Amino acid sequence: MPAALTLTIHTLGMDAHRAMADQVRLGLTRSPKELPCRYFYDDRGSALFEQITELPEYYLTRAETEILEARSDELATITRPQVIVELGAGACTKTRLLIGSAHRAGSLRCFVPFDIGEGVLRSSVSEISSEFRDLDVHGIVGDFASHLDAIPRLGRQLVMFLGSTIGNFEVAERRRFLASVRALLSEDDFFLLGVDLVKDERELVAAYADEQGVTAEFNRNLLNVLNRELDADFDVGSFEHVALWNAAASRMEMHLRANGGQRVRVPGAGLLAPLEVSFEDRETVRTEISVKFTRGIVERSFADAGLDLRAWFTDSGQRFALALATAIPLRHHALDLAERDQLDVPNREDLEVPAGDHVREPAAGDAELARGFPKSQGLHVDVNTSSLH
Ligand code: AVJ
Repeated sequence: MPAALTLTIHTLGMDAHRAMADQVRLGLTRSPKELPCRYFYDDRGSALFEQITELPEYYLTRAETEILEARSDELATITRPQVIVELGAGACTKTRLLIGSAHRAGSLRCFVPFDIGEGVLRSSVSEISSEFRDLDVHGIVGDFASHLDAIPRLGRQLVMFLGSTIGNFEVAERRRFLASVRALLSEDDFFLLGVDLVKDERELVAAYADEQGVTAEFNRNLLNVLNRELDADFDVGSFEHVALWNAAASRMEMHLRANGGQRVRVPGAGLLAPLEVSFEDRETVRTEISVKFTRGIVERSFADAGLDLRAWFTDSGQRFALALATAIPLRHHALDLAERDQLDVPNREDLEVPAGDHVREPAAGDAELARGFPKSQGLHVDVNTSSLH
């Protein structure tokens, strides 16, 4: 069977630039200031991120790779995918392990990488298709917030979202994202999510404030991007990298702190006149959140979106986890997420317990939600396949 190579492009065109201008204007006029982390990844930012993944302090990539190296055959056996869909595919380095296992197991026919970056996606598509010659590769350039419904269902699928990218989402964004993943899944499909775990604060902070200062460069590069894309005049050297652990929200945060008062013009983000922003001495702008999870948080986020945690794999250092889920079949009277919002049923995420707390008493609203998404019947086995459990 000849392999097909398709590249579907959902270009945001002018809208992407408009969206950036709007998000930057909103973020810089808010107090405290914030900037969207998605704009880190221009060519230099992507190269710096690649460098970060090799830093001694940044354990995330190595820990996730360790799990995939140890478990991809097992994952392929459990999920038997005909199609692997990878959200935020990037360079597909880790995915290759799973593609290899599913390919050897004989089930895999098609790989669908989905990414916002057209350049990186084009090179992944051609690399994967030259490595696995009989595989159909259908790349999609899009934004997970708006184009997940462009993903065709070409067979029994394994949808993956690796690298703890989900940690960049605020609680509401995460709910929306997981609900749209749920909508992609048929009964025999699986979802595999990579999450970084709550751990010792020093280890977390070190991972985001490395000795060599690569993360600091990565962080400051966001200002270079704004200078170039929105004609801003940030004095990049006057901002210092800050990495801190926010225990209440169970997340790492990166900020940039103004060294001395600053007045910045951002013409491309203005509406009628160029946007003018001032920073007090030592004022910070938050540039990234990176949520750290527990199994309990993952389980509850999944349940809220109609997903059922089926297996949990961790690395030998218990630093990172891969969570495998299936869709909970919706009963005809089930509340969907939109209806639930209208009915003002408490959202479990708002009841989320602080970091490190794995158990929680049932809260008001849980019974309601449990009725909304009944546990799947029959084959449900909650296997904890972690070798250390
Ligand atoms: C690619 C979003 C998972 O949050 O750890 C690395 C990005 N930021 N160092 C992360 C990042 C600072 C990374 N993610």
